[in-house]
Amino acid sequence: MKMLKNKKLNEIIKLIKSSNKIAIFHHVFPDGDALSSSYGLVQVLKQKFPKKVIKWLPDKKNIKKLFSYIVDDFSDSIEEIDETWTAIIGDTAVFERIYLKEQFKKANKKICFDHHQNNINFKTNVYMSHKNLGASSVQVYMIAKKLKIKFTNHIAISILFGILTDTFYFTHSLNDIRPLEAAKDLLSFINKITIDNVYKNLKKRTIDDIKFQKYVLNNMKIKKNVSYFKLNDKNIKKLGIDIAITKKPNLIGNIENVKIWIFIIEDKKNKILRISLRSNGFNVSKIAKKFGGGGHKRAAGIKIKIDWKKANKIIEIAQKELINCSKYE
Ligand SMILES: [Mn+2]
Repeated sequence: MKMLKNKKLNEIIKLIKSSNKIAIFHHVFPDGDALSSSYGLVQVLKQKFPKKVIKWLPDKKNIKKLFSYIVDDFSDSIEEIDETWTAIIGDTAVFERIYLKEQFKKANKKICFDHHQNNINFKTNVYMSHKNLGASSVQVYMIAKKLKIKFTNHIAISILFGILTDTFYFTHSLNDIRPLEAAKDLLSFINKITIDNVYKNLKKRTIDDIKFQKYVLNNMKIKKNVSYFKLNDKNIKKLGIDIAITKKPNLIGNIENVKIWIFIIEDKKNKILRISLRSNGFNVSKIAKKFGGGGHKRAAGIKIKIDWKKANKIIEIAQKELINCSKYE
């Protein structure tokens, strides 16, 4: 398989093999891909190396809330490590985004694998970057294949999960065969009840979701090929919804003539605006980087202090950039 011919992948395998204690981290606000890149990898390494100590450092509260239908057991979780461990982080190369980053820092050896556009901002022994890959979970799949593990139903779904969520069930433009290749292989180990249950949970919408969606569609704006939606704390309270369900930028995306969509949510507790940029071709990670954010070409994010003038400026910049470039990047 072509994707397994990778120098960095070999280096990761070598370092894993030479480590006796391996601690796996994930990024803050874990999503499906973060889960597969941590929990999924734990399952892979545990099977291959039953004599090694393989642990992860999960954000238990959020993972229980979001992914209890994948993770049913936290017996492999720990909260701290020391300099005798090798640490692994997937799905981010930004130190500040690592959950329990101060623990990560302590590790003797460090491995990072990621698929975002950002350049890594911390020291590692190995850094495997696939900037145009649909999900970091595919990198976990590469590690599993390279180790020639025996996939079980649970291992396979623990990896496939992040591929499904980060590619939105393959609804993005399919210009890369690797997530599909990995999914095809993984699906062959997954039973019908398991995959049905995952889809049922992923597709589920609550009454609060509907309430929020109604509000978004009534209050979004479209101007100069950019659609945008702003939600302040006052209106979150008025709607009576949890901020955790508001990160849904694609509610205002994929509309004819709209090339960029921008979703701005006030997070009063953390005193920030969470700005999500999406596109159907234009490189929005460039805009995000200008404001200290990052991400992918078609999906990027920015966090700024609460400053609606600055948020409006980001919308204006997106509109201007579209005028300046006649063709998508
Ligand atoms: Mn990801």
